[in-house]
Amino acid sequence: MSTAADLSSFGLTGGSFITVLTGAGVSAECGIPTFRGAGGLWRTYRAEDLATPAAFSRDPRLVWEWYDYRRGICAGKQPNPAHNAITRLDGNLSNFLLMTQNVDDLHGRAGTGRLVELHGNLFRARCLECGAVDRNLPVPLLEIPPRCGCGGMLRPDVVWFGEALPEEAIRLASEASRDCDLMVVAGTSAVVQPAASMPLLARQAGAHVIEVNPDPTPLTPFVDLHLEGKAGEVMPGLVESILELVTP
Ligand code: BV8
Ligand code: ZN
Repeated sequence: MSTAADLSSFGLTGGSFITVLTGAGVSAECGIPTFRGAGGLWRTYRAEDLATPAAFSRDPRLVWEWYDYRRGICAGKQPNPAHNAITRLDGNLSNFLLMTQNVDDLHGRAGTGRLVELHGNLFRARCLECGAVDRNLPVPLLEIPPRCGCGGMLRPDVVWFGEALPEEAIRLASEASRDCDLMVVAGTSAVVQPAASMPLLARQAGAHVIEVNPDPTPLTPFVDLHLEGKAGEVMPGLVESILELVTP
């Protein structure tokens, strides 16, 4: 487990800007399958078959069935100690930002306020006709594919492969990556772009990078500290060590 001593060389102070980047691994201990791990969501389906605009225009029903299946899995879950530790960091730092690749809404439900959802959110849908965003679709859906009040078809409000991330999300995440003093990267295989470039942006701008993951990733050779372990077990201690260093 990490201790404040491990981090003491990072020169963290009360004014330090700390960012966190998370991926599906931080929700794994909630029982939500990751994408690429054993039994992962992609095991049953291939990303290319479902999480793309072409898949949706080809078969909106199939794509919505997959998303409704995932909404059902996530709706019943509670934030785990990793989500709650990140919320604790958010609540005790003057400069903080969480960027998540996750679409399961668990960081929001854990109460993290300074949050950028890079890839959207499973519990939001957007109308293809009028652009309205619906946050109140029932779980499970009553009709597939669901319709907007205007009659238009709704799509999941997530970023599919081949789609650009929301400009505001990219801007906030890139700025924070360049400006931060420390980035904690937890639960991501660090392969999906452009999210996977954020820790490298931070490193190039002089930040320290800590990775929390039971396994090594393509990012591991570039981090200051790789804490090998599950996010739910490592993050609470790491957050306490950080707060010990930055709280006068
Ligand atoms: C774009 C939302 C351009 C939908 C997702 C090079 C080659 C080929 C393709 C590309 C390339 N460069 C860029 C691309 C395109 C592509 C991409 O990156 N592909 C990858 C596969 C190579 N990127 C895109 O298409 C992006 N858009 O580039 O647009 C553009 C620009 C302008 C105009 C038009 C277009 C869009 C990417 C977003 C895709 N959407 N999700 C949905 O969820 O259905 S991505 C999806 O993967 C999820 O968001 C997920 O979060 C994300 C990343 O996966 P991870 O979160 O890392 O999860 P994974 O299972 O992979 O890993 C889990 C990790 O946790 C593991 O390391 C494991 O060890 C660890 N773990 C397990 N248990 C625990 C744990 N860690 C801690 N604790 C535990 N208990
Ligand atoms: Zn509409």
